[in-house]
Amino acid sequence: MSTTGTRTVRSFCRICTAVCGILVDVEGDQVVRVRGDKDHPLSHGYTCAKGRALPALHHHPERFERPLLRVDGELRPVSWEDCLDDLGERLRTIIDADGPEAVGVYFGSGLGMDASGYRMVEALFAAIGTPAKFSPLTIDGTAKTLVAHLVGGFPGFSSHIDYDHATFVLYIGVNPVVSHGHNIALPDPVTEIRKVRSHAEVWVLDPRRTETARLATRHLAPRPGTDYAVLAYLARELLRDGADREVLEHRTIGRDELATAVEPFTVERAATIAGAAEAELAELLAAIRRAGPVAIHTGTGVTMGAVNGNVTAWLSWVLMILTGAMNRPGGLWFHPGFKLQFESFELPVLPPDALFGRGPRSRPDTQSFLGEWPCAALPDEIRAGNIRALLNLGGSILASFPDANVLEPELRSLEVLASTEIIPNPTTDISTHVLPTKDQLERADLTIWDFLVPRISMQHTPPVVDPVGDRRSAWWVLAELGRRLGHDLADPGGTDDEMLARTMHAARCGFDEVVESGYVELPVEVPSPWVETYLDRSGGWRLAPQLLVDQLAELEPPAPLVLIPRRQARKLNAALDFLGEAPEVILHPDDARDAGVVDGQPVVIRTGRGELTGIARVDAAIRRGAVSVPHGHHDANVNLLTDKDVIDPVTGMVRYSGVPVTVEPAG
Ligand SMILES: Nc1nc2c(c(=O)[nH]1)N[C@H]1C(S)=C(S)[C@@H](COP(=O)(O)OP(=O)(O)OC[C@H]3O[C@@H](n4cnc5c(=O)[nH]c(N)nc54)[C@H](O)[C@@H]3O)O[C@H]1N2
Ligand SMILES: Nc1nc2c(c(=O)[nH]1)N[C@H]1C(S)=C(S)[C@@H](COP(=O)(O)OP(=O)(O)OC[C@H]3O[C@@H](n4cnc5c(=O)[nH]c(N)nc54)[C@H](O)[C@@H]3O)O[C@H]1N2
Ligand code: SF4
Ligand SMILES: [Mo]
Repeated sequence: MSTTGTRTVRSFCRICTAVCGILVDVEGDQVVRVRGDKDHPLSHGYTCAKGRALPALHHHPERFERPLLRVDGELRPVSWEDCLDDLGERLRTIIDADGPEAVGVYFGSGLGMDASGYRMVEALFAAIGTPAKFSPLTIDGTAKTLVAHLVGGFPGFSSHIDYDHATFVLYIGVNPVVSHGHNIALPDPVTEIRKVRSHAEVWVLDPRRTETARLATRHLAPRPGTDYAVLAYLARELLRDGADREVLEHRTIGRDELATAVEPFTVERAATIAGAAEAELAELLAAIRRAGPVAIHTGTGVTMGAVNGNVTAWLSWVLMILTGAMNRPGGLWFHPGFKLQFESFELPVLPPDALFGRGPRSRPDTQSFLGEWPCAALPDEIRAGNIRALLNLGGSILASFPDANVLEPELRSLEVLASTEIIPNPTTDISTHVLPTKDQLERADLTIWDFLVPRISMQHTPPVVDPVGDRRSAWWVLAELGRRLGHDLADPGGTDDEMLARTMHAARCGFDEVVESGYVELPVEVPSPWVETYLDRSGGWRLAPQLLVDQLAELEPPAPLVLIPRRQARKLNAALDFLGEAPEVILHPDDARDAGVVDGQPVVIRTGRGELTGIARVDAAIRRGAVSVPHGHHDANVNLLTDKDVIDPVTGMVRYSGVPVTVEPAG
């Protein structure tokens, strides 16, 4: 093929938080290829199948190019003016009648990587003044934030493994080889894990022998939702012998309370709860005692356990504290931020109840967490008439919220369901307004979640191609909607870069410097003085927050057969389904035999809430009692099985792992 007329644009991928550097080849308005950028300081030429699918996403045959408005039951193309006027007027009428609370806002993942769009969502949300904020926080995981807050005193502690100097890495319920990490990104995971294994032991706790577990030193497969028992046992034994005495004496609060809480977790008890061999647990303890600091990365296998996820996340922190890993080489470093700079002001030491507030009226069993309402509460709030309009900003609600059978009719009953999107999904199919925003190749952008990047860095990309059709910048769409509601949020004539520059106000360098070089990085300091100063003020890590001690005491054993979640390599949640991942249901040969199911056969997975049909993959690499169902399939939607009422009462996180199921052959 001739390369005449091909130009190459240096950019970075914003499908996930790994933000790999990419080179995009363009011919005219055709995006022909995405390759890894070998000179990129973070990703060194690495890309995954999802990043390389950006051209296909951009050229998707059904992509949205024009605003759509539902008229007589049908979505029809209209002008921006007409679409936004209609939307603005309906929202105004609803707000005038019922107040801003009647408008819910979902901060979906699709706008989560659009720096200027996301900033405008925040501005619009604040201007409307509704408390009804929803985001993936309560369907992905609240446990890490809760624990950073309760143990650390500050929810913004974002811990990263010091991979270069680690001696012991423990992955719990996370599969970075497929996911590139949970929130905290690990670009090029296979290379990174192989490298770390040259100087560290890598252990994995996961009911399934995952792609990551295959690269590890050891894999243990506790029963789903029982990791806490393993960690409680380790903490109990380390408190007797092996804990870092210096840290324990000078940097912790609540040693006795912790000792009391974990005392029942003898090796016998932990092994029974986790369905593990006592010898394996003893080997893990011995390996930790040999290694010193334990650096832990937990994932959705932990956070999606809801209540047990809180306890597991807590005891993970405890293990890292006891082994002296916090803010130490070879352990964890805490990201100080690039835009915000934690060392530049006095970080607050928050009281335990600081993050909670009033929850939705229809769900007295819930409260707000970090200013957000549980996604699980959405259907009840709609049914009660409290929410009449929903702004779905880059979300795939029907695939991602629990209890899809209950949720769908409620979403359909909304007077307004407005979605900013790039391609159709079942939620846009039932929307009243579809607002086509620029996809990532069409917009200038900046690193948005700087705390999740494993460097103190910032990058900028210009747009790669012009927007197709009538697509507009998300910030413009939202500012124009705001204007119709009486709020002056931005100059509609501004440029994307002007909006981005606003997000960099008071950052470590000026916006122009990032634009010029594309990538700016500062060295990581471990230990970092700002963390130590903070601990001086806070009195140290709180080892035994009462709320978590109480939750530990109330945990119950998992059901005999439970659903566990799984990411797939060629999907991003419910997006990129055109890459053709099948909804394979992985189950152990013994469970398959009991259910009368053979490999490759269609199977029905059922709960009290609903059922789905997937393809059985019978595999001894998963432990007995766990059924792994991938997330994000529209035709085999795992959220037909989940329950809006089974949540962590503290944070509202819905239980997506450990859901009791039955399995039988389809048909
Ligand atoms: N049962 C169960 N439920 C789950 C999960 C699970 O494992 N099991 N996973 C949970 C997790 S971890 C999460 S994070 C949530 C995700 O929940 P959502 O954020 O609701 O889901 P996504 O599928 O990521 O939807 C992102 C949407 O953004 C669109 N999009 C992509 N790029 C752009 C863009 O540039 N602009 C705009 N406007 N839109 C864009 C995509 O087409 C896609 O439809 O789901 C949660 N739900
Ligand atoms: N390719 C790809 N990458 C993605 C995504 C995607 O959809 N596809 N989604 C992105 C998003 S939004 C997120 S939140 C992250 C999630 O990133 P991860 O948290 O790494 O998600 P998974 O890859 O599903 O890994 C979770 C693991 O937890 C295990 N597990 C389930 N229950 C338990 C349990 O009770 N205990 C233990 N120990 N393990 C358990 C599962 O078997 C699974 O291997 O991935 C991100 N990256
Ligand atoms: S890991 Fe894949 S999806 Fe994530 S940023 Fe890199 S190329 Fe994009
Ligand atoms: Mo997520």
